[in-house]
Amino acid sequence: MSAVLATPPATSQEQEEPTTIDGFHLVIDALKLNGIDTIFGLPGIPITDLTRMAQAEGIRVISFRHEQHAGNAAAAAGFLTQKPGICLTVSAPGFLNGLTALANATTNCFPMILISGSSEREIVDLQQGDYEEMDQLAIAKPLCKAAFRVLHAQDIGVGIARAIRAALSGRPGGVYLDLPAKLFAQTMEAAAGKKSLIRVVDPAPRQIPATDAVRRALDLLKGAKKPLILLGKGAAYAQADADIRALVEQTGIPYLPMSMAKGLLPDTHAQSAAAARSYVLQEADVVMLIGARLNWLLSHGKGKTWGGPKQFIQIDIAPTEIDSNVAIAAPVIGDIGSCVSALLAGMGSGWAKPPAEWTAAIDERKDKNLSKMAVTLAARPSPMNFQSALSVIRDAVKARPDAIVVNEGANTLDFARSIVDMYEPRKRLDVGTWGIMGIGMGFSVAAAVVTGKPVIAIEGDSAFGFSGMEVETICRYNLPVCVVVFNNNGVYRGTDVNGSGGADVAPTVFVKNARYDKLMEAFGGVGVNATTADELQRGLAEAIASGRPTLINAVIDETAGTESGRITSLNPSAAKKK
Ligand code: FYN
Ligand code: ADP
Repeated sequence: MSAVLATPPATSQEQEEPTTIDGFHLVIDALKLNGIDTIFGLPGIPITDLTRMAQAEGIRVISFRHEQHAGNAAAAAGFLTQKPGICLTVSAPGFLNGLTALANATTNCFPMILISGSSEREIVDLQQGDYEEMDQLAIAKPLCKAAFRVLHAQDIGVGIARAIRAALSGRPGGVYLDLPAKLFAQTMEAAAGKKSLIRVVDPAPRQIPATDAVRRALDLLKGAKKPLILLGKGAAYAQADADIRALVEQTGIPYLPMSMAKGLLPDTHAQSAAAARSYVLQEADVVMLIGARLNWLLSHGKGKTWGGPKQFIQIDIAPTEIDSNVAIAAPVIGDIGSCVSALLAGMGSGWAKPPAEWTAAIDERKDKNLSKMAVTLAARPSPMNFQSALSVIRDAVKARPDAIVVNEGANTLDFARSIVDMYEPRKRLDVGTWGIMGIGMGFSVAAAVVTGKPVIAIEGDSAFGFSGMEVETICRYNLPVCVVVFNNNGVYRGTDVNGSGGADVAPTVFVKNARYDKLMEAFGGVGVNATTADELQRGLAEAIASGRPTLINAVIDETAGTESGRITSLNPSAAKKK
């Protein structure tokens, strides 16, 4: 058990066997008891001592410059480890800063717990104007899976157990835990305190799919002429990598990875249909979704993206996801590991591979797109464009397939998704379900901290701005993160003009020829200004070899880039034109 506060000053014998334990240490012990070894947060009233004591008790405390990034780090850690990432913040403003990350984690189905200190209930509820007064629990509730408040030291064990279970069980997501300031100083008898803690047993119980649901799905798949498997980030989260690969390979069905499912099977796999995306979505007759929702990223399963009629099989842990957009002919409800192994077992021997006309037609489209892509990637324009800069990163990831790629932006995201091949599961972290900007440095810190692997953050210059100050955090913890800022002088591109002819630059334009590399140098990291693919290649190779925090300012043609990348159609003016 960790050290406890005892008053009055104890004799040396009493220090060895403390008689009381306070709220701070109950929180720490409850987290440790449940295998939580890292906290991402930002100290301040009333949780500063909690961060110090947690560190003293052997928990790694990663301190950020803004709570949103600590929250994003917790969410990414949750996705990568299947343990809830912990974000610790101060009350009201700190809590609010953490909320975007909490809501994003919930949207992405990443398990995390936002723990915030809060003002005293008595004052908050009478609205008497406490320091940082806010009814945080009420505000958090609609933005997460579950929200709890602990008022008494003896309930800390239950509060943390409930938070862990809520974050991990069923569809994973964000949980809020409200800890009022007074709780931390409460004390209780040490032995009773220890007994009050709960070690959560089996926090994400397996959910075995029904046999008839598995059979229904297999029958549908068997009858398909043009089957397709669609892998989503739920499949990556599930850590059922070997079985998923076996299912794809034993069925012989072409598959399409959603962005964070890239690498579940190597992108170079013969059955990957990524380079024939539009074609397979339109043509497939039976589509099996594994841990992917039919949301906007998949055009809601209908419309011209999806072409002719098709039937869906959906494997998901959340039964209410089924039929959310279109009818699902064969739902298979359970955890992906159990579902996929049940499908494998049910297939038996002698499974017929899909018709050769289907796979050959896909290969033909793929080859065309891949050859076109090869030509684009070989070009070395000056200044660099997105493709030439990304071809360098593509080669670096090929050489270090264990490196983690973090990716955000508009064009920088869209080009990187199709150009940078991934080879291993859970190596790509990006803007996810919301298409959110600002995840870059938080996700990078988490990836480096929980895996110890090199991280390459591929950042649009606008996207980088949301979390740029965290380069100090990266330097402070000396993390092996190489940030590559795709600098084309603005949001989307740098060439917009002020429609009024006035002196202000256009809303999408930044300071021209900015040197983002200097930001990293300011904190003792390595800054590189890369104006050519060769300079970028050298900078990246050195960063990966040395493991030193590095920021490469990749100078990109300011005319390159389209408005909103590949999702221009979502702009209201584009919708008006339709
Ligand atoms: C893909 N493609 C390739 C390859 N991979 N060609 C050659 N080689 C390789 N390796 C082809 C693929 O077949 C598509 O062509 C095209 O490249 C694009 O593929 P992508 O990127 O997979 O698909 P697409 O259509 O862009 O996907 C739709 C989407 C995606 C909605 C899933 O755009 C997405 O994830 N968007 C997120 C956007 C976002 O969140 N932005 C942040 C906010 S930006 P065709 O088959 O010919 O179509 C704010 O402004
Ligand atoms: P993508 O954006 O990659 O398409 P989504 O986030 O839309 O992926 O979908 C992930 C889906 O995976 C969610 O519907 C979620 O319920 C599901 N999911 C997450 N973890 C598991 C799991 N362990 N077993 C089954 N389904 C899961």
